[in-house]
Amino acid sequence: MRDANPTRRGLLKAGLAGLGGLALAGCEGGGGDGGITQALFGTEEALTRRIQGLLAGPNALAREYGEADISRSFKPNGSTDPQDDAYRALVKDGFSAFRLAVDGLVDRPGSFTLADLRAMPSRTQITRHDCVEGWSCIGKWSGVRLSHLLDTVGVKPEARFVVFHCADTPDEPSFGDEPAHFYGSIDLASARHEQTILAYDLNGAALAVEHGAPLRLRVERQLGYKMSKYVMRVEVVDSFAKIGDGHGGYWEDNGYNWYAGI
Ligand SMILES: Nc1nc2c(c(=O)[nH]1)N[C@H]1C(S)=C(S)[C@@H](COP(=O)(O)O)O[C@H]1N2
Ligand SMILES: [Mo]
Repeated sequence: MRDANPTRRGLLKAGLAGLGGLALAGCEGGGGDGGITQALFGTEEALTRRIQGLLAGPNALAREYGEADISRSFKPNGSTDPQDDAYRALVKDGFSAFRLAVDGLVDRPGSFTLADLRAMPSRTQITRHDCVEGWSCIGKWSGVRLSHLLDTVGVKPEARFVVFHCADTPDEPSFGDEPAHFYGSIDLASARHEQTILAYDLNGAALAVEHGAPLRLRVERQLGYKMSKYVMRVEVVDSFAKIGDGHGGYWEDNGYNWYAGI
């Protein structure tokens, strides 16, 4: 049932219509370059920008900024304090029991501690996060390159997408009547992009719970709602038709586009 949540859907529509302009400490709320994506959202010009992005090719990098551009505070959004029992237990012991599962269409399914992940090749990037609700923030993210993780487990030839299963259950169910964990997905080209990382640090410090501790996706050429927080399991698939409501993610099951390139 895609219309199960009229309130949330109303809010989403308001967001898509470009309402925003929130005055946020340290973040762009509509003016300046930070607001362009939101201001144009859904217009022909936005489409042009997206087509330009496509023409730039799958490997083009998102713009990176300097230390001086980092927002004074980074707005948390969506789930910011998951109450799920399993997640609370992880928070309580400082994520020492955390294991990232990587499985699905892979040769060697794996389970990785945070220390394992921190020992892998990392990338640090200062980028702008654009949320469709009408705000942007610039932050410095560090994490393991998803391509490295995929190479570690070995992706099977029939694989097409990478699904991120998350620890949080958003307030309102996205499909059916059962509350369900948040999830998201991207294609393999996006997963292997140089700037696509599973981030464990924001601005040089371990991720706070509100930003998706201990691990969240950064897929810098897409919109904020694609950047799954609280990632517990990475599943490689050839189709997401049977996951959730079949649209490839929590927000997608609620009407957002699966491809959110900017
Ligand atoms: N697991 C999970 N990931 C999520 C969300 C969420 O509610 N749950 N919200 C998304 C949205 S809409 C945005 S804008 C960003 C917000 O990231 P932030 O809290 O670090 O700003 O996370 C995205 N990833
Ligand atoms: Mo968002």
